[in-house]
Amino acid sequence: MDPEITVPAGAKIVLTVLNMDFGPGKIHGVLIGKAKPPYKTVVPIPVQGQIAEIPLTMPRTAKSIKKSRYFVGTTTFRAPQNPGTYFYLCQMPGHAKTGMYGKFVVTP
Ligand SMILES: [Cu+2]
Repeated sequence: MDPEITVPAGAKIVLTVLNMDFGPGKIHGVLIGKAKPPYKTVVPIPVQGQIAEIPLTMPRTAKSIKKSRYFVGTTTFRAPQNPGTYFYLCQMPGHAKTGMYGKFVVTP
């Protein structure tokens, strides 16, 4: 499991993913919702209670690495008004199943 993220209810959130991986298949994104682990290999989208999504971002390639360029995804959303525990996860098949997820806690 990845680090826990805590935000206040109703907060405006700007979430950015910087894909620092290199090589084929190292594609990542983020979904946030109520769907809890354990996850199957393919997580149906949208997840239950989904509140945010960053579409899949590509890894660096031999061409882009020369420019020190990473692929970035970003989204802006508002945290739910009701406190509770959500989970963020990577929607690339197999990634959430093998631990690419964490708690997203909304506090009062
Ligand atoms: Cu991933």
